[in-house]
Amino acid sequence: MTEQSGPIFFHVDMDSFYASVEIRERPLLAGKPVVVGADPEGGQGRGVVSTCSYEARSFGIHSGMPISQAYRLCPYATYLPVRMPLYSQVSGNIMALLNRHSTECWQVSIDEAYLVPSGVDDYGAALPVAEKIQHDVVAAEGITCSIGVGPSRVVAKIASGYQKPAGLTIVTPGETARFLAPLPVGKIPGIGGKTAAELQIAGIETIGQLAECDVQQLMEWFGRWGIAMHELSLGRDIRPPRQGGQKSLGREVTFAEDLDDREQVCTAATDLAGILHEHLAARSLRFRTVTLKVRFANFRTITRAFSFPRFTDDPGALQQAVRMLLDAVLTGPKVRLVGIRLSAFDCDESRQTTIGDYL
Ligand code: TTP
Ligand code: MG
Repeated sequence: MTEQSGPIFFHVDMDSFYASVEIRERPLLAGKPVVVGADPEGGQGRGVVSTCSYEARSFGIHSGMPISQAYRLCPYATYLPVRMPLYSQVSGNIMALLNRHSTECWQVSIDEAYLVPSGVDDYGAALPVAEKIQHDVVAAEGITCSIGVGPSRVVAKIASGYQKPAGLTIVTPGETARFLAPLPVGKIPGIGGKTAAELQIAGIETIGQLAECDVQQLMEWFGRWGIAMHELSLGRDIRPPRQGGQKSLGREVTFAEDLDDREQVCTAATDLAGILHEHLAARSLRFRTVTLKVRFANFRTITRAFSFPRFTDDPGALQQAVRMLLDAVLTGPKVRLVGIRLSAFDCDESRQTTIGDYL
């Protein structure tokens, strides 16, 4: 394993992050199904699962699932509320640790980062360094992480998810095509269920099939995203890494009871916008795009976005945009959940600190 061309990237991602931190705090829960998220209220709870331990995943529970469904799948799991300040603190410690191992390090969410490690000149040297990072994270923070190593960020990212938890997967340039080929297209970051379904109609299910697809054809189907997904299928990155982590910041609330009072929904949405605005203002960040999410009582969920013509940090303009978006969607049915997300930040990278998502 000595072949090398270009930098060697690591992608480090904590395993079941919030749940692992909770288990570290309560060692008796180790090896047990643990779910972090909304209160299940004996199966009547609303809201969703933030994450869960791998033992809970074996019951079919996963992030984003309604907490009531999780409860049906495993009523005996331990259900814990989200403790964001604790996870942010652990995240900060881990990112500092990763920085010490790196010549370059880009945090991309609360629990993951890309890095170009120091002292790794070839793929042979990657193994002991990756093992040392895994060891140091456990020693310092008592939780495990998975690491992927590869010639690009996309290959490293796919590799880190390949053998979770506590996995270590090294993919050399010469192995990249063979590694990627059999994997489903959904493993490519950015290809979600909808794109995967569209590709499937065209008979494209694996990354190998996508790589062999005519890029002209992909462009006709998906526009510029078609070219980008083809590049990614070949294991090539499509844009330089962005320092500063999250590209958006969002919060949502599930109401204790479905609401049919427009003003109450409006107040909840503008309160959320206010909280997000405070977070951005504290970091001197401006934004352009506001996205509203509304889930109705029948679970139909819609999102609507509004983009300002230029970057803004004006709280009044934000409140107005939220009300305008709400006016267009609140047409009668009761509302179960409302969420606001701000994105398209004006990031002066020298001043931007990392923003954890899912605040
Ligand atoms: P992930 O890294 O996607 O998930 P994870 O660390 O829990 O599990 P994995 O071992 O598969 O990496 O997300 C990091 C944290 O972000 C996660 O612990 C909780 C939070 N999160 C949410 O709150 N809601 C979500 O829908 C997702 C996907 C994550
Ligand atoms: Mg993770």
